[in-house]
Amino acid sequence: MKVEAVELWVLRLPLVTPFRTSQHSDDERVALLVCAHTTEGAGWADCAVGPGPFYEPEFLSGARAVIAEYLVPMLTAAPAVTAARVQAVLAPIKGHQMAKAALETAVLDAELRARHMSFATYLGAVRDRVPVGVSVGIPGSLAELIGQVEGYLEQGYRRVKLKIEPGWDTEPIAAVRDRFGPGLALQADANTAYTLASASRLRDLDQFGLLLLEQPFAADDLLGHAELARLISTPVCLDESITSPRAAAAALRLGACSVINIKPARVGGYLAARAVHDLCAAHGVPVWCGGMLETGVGRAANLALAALENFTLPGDISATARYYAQDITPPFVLEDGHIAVPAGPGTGVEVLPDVLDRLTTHHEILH
Ligand code: NPQ
Ligand code: MG
Repeated sequence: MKVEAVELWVLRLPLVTPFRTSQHSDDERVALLVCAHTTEGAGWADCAVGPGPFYEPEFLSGARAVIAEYLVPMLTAAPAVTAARVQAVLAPIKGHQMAKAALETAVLDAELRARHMSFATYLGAVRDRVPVGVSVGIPGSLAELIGQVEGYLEQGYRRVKLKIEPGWDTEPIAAVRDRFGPGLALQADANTAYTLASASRLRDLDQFGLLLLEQPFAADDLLGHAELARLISTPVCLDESITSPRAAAAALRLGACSVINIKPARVGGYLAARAVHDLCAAHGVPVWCGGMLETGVGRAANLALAALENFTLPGDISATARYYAQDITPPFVLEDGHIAVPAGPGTGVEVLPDVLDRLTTHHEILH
């Protein structure tokens, strides 16, 4: 097939509660939605960039620029495009994996809709529903945190992830463990806020029986993570460091982690995400699916990925209501701590045109 045009929207979705991490606080998601118009129909993707470069070097206006000035002209000039060929077509452009991932995903969605096949079937899903967790931002107080965790557990979430930073780590983890008991599946995410100098402080966390400690150090500090992994008994999980299948291979070889959080956008799309999954499976390393405050379009594709065999830990794929009162697709709901994997063609979800219209702040068509 050929890509004839790419349509792009910027939209603002208010969050139900502000989401604060060690790096940044957001009270809305500014989403970049793309639609690839091909000779075999249209396909959609949610570009997982944030509004600014606070978690990742890529961000919304940078992604828009590289998509408009470089990636779309290369894609529309290519004589025959399939999702499996998109990375090769775009290879002359360095980096910008999230922008490339959005285009690959939109092409894949178009391709699969034309073939009446779901993302889940194409990727190799072995489950039709997946257990999910919730990521809890840094709140104003311990009491507020306990209240939030209690609410999420009542809703049925299967595991809880606390965002931590220096000064907000041992205390909140101890308080949640104390209040909800040893049976709670609990983990912590530092979003790069520490250095190896804090190793003894991080070793204090061993007493709380965490499932894992996610990304304590800088994204490029594989050696620091490898050193920490030797010093603490809590499993070290990498997120920001896993930028490609090759980076995942290096992390495993160095012993920098024993669990991986796969963010499909950051590794360059769902095909690369599957490659990271397969690599980890071959090494006996469990993976789980990360979250980037996706709209329903991104959430649907993540659910399909999380249905693969080696996604053995609940992901950050919460119900729509965890983030949004109004999404651009019909909402995903929690059923007994699980979310159903969409079974329809492509991502299996349809964008609601009136909501898209109402939330859009910018719209363009690229050739
Ligand atoms: C993480 N996500 O695991 C990320 C961090 C994160 C659910 O904890 C806009 C785009 C806002 C990406 C906020 C979760 C974001 C974002 C947080 C990523 O580290
Ligand atoms: Mg993380």
